[in-house]
Order: sequence, then C-alpha cells, then structure tokens
Amino acid sequence: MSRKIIHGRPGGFFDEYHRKPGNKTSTHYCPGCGHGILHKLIAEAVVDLQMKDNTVFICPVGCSVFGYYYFDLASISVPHGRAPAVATGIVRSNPDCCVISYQGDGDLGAIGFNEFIQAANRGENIAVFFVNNGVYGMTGGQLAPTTLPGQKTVTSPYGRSVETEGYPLKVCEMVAALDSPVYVERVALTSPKNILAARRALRKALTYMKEKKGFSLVEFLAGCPVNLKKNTRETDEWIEKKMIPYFPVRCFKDIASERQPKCAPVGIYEKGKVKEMLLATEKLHPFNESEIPVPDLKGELRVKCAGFGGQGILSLGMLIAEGGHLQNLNASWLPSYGPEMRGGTANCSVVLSRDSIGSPIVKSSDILIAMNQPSIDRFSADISKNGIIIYDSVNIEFDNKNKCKAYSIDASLLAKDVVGDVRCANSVMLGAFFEIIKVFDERAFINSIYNNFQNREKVIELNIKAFNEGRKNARTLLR
Ligand SMILES: Cc1ncc(C[n+]2csc(CCOP(=O)(O)OP(=O)(O)O)c2C)c(N)n1
Ligand code: SF4
Repeated sequence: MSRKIIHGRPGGFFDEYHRKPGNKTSTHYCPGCGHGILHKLIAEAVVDLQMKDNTVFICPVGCSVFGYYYFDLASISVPHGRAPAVATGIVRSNPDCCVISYQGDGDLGAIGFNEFIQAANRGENIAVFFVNNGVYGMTGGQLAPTTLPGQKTVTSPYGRSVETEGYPLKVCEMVAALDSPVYVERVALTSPKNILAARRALRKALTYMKEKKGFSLVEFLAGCPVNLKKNTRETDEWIEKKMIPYFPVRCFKDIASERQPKCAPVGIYEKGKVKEMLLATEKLHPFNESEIPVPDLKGELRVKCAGFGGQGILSLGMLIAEGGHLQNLNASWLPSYGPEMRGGTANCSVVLSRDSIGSPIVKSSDILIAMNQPSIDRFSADISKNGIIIYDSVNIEFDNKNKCKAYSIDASLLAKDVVGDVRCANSVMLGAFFEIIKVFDERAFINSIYNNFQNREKVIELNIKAFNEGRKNARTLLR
C-alpha cells in the first residue's frame, strides 16, 4: 500500500503561526509530546475529509490551550472541563457544524467528567478526542484520574495508591457501556504502526460526525516526556509496556452503520409560540395584557426577596418578575438555591427594566422584601441610596440604623387571621410592594397570580385576597 508522505505543514494548520508570540514556525509543545502528533493528524484529516470550513476546534485548558495558534479552523477556548457542554451548544444551534471536543485527562476525567459523560449519554453529534497522558501536564505533572497504579507524580511521590486514589479511570470502557455513543476506540500515539491506527480512528470519528451519526470518542494514549522525566524513546516504551496493558488499545464499539443520521432538534423560537407554551393558562387571565400599558419605569428596578425556605420567597420573586413581564418589561428572576432551601434562608433577585438587563444578580437592591430576621440582618446593608425595605412585622425587629425608607407590613398576621392561610404571607408582601412602588398596573399582577397558581381556583382566590390585604396595609402606612 502506498502512502503520501507530507512534507511541510498539513493544510489544516496555518502556514505561519501568526497568533503565536515569538517563534512563528514551531509549536509550543515539548519534543515527544502526544499533542503535537495528534494535532498534525487532525490538521491533515480535516482537509482530506473536506471539513475544514465547517469544523470548530475546542481548545481546552491544559497544554493544548493554544490549539488556536496552529489550526486554521474556527476555534473556541473554553474553561477547564467544559468542552462537551460548549460543543453541545454549538452543534445544537448549528447542526451542520462539526465540533471537535479536544480534552486532556485532567480536563475530561476529573473536572469535566460530568459534562463529558452526559454529552456521551445524550449522544451529541460531536467527536471527543481524549488525550490520556496520565498526568496534568500543563500544571506540572500532578496525579490525574488515569495515572497508573504505582506511578509517581508530583502529588503522588510514593506512587499512586489504589487504596487511597482508587484505580485509574477506564473512560472508553465506561462510555462503550452507554447506549447512545456510536464509536469508541482507544489508540496509542507511539510507533508508526500505532500512529497509523490512531489516524484511522480519528478519521472514522470525524466521518461519523460529518454523517451526523452521533457521539464518538477516541482516546489517545500519549506521551508527556517532561513530566514522566524520560526521553521520547523511553516515553514510547513506557506507554507500550505500562499504559497499554492497563488501557488496552482496541475498538470498543462501532455501531454507526446501525444508526440513522441525527435530525436537527426541533426548537421553538417564535416568541408567540414560546409564550403560548409558557402561559398555558393564558385563557384564564382575566385581563388582556395587550391593553395594559408599559409602566413608566426609569432604569432598572432591582429587587431582593428574602426569607425562610417555605415562606414562598421564590414564588414571590416570580410573581413580581412575571407581573413586570406581563407589562412588557424585561424581567429576570434569579433564585439562590442550596442548603438555604432546607429551613434556612432563601432568597431571589428580580430585575425589571424597559431596556435590556445588564446582570440578573442583585447585590445592591432598590427594594428589599424581607420576611425573616436573618434576611433583614443580611441584606439591609446592601440597600441602594433611596432604596426601600418592606418587611414582615411578625417575624422581624428592625433597627433602622441607616434611616432608609422602611415599611413594616403585618404580612404573616394578615395572611393567617384575615386570609385564612399563613402561606399567603408572600402575596400580602406582593400587594404591599405593588402599592408602595406605584408604577405597576394591578391587572398585570392579578394576571401574574393566575399564571403562577395555574388552574387552582381556590389558591388563586386566596392569593388575590392576600394581595389586596397587603395593598390595604401599605396604604395605611403611605397616608
Ligand atoms: C477551573 C479550573 N480548574 C483548574 C485549573 C488549573 N489547570 C489548568 S490546566 C490543568 C490540568 C491540565 O491537565 P490535562 O487536562 O490532563 O491536560 P494536559 O495539560 O495534560 O494536556 C489544571 C488543573 C484551571 N485552569 N481552571
Ligand atoms: S508538559 Fe507534557 S503535555 Fe505539556 S507540552 Fe510538555 S510534554 Fe506535552
């Protein structure tokens, strides 16, 4: 069999590495590094397979972080471990794109394992090229999930102990056990024979991706001579004698011929349709939102709602956000989850604006709605100049040291005694907020209550009652 010997650089590389500082003709990789060999195989393949113009190369964090110096491809740099998540975004929004998720063993096997395995399990139409050199190369040779038992690294100076660090992660074996992936192969970047096998494997993965057959993984056993403290020949020997017995080079799965090309996901991007889906109860709205005017709101209104988990703090934020949205404002709602949800404090940030919203995070709030003591203690200091605090008098003693505008609402009391359900205290606060802010239209907030408590007529009725009680209570304070 005759093979073309390429002199010079393959077409998938730039002729000159103009993006690279200093020397423009050689890569930054150490001699004998597996990344250099693999880069060359990719650069040849994308041209031979006529994929150069629609391939995105994802540069991970690790020694290959500067892949974009070399590849004359669309490229994108991503945070450590996030390549498959970004690749998913690219290929979902542009299904004709081919995306190479290029990752080291620290990147894929440690910090990014979840992104990786979920993308594999979803069967995304991407090719993952996994460079297993047994260490964290870039950061100085720390132990990686694939470091061999007994292998010394800077963080395992006595050798990897399977007692404490467990056994090396066999990524191909794990992925091959999933139903979605179509092709899984492990190869080694050592002898010419092995490199030719690697060349075939990566071309197969690229071809399947081009044919939209789904998820492919090729694991490349690669050398990192610097961190192994070996020369290049010794490194190849080490891979063949030590790594391959543990990580056998073979094809684990190749079922692309059984699969139909993946169809582009059907997205619903038309605004009216999205709204229709989100507001499934629109029919129930008592008010036609198109008749409700956009409120005269100057700049952004930044609201923080805070209280105990269980007080309906996140729904309160949602009611406000949706109330604004139903008046054609831009609205963001950002909940703070976590252990706070289990009996501790819960909070969420809401931003409303006629213009686009800069950040959904509310640090300095214009309005703080506080429903328990820890919340007012924690957030009252962050109130903006001229900001307003609305708090539940039943649960809070507020020492208004900064003399800001503060309204004490008997929310829990009114909810319990007048409305008949203490869980409606959040809607009492909603009514107080509405009355104090004075820029919104009542109809939008009523619609918001309908949307949030979909079809539960009794609950809607109680919450509207609570809303009106909150308004009444606030009016007595505003007189
Ligand atoms: C979020 C995050 N965590 C950790 C790091 C530090 N970091 C940079 S490269 C790297 C390890 C790279 O190892 P690997 O993925 O195996 O790639 P190699 O350098 O061996 O090719 C780490 C931990 C980082 N940059 N970002
Ligand atoms: S440190 Fe290792 S992985 Fe990084 S460039 Fe050098 S040989 Fe390659």
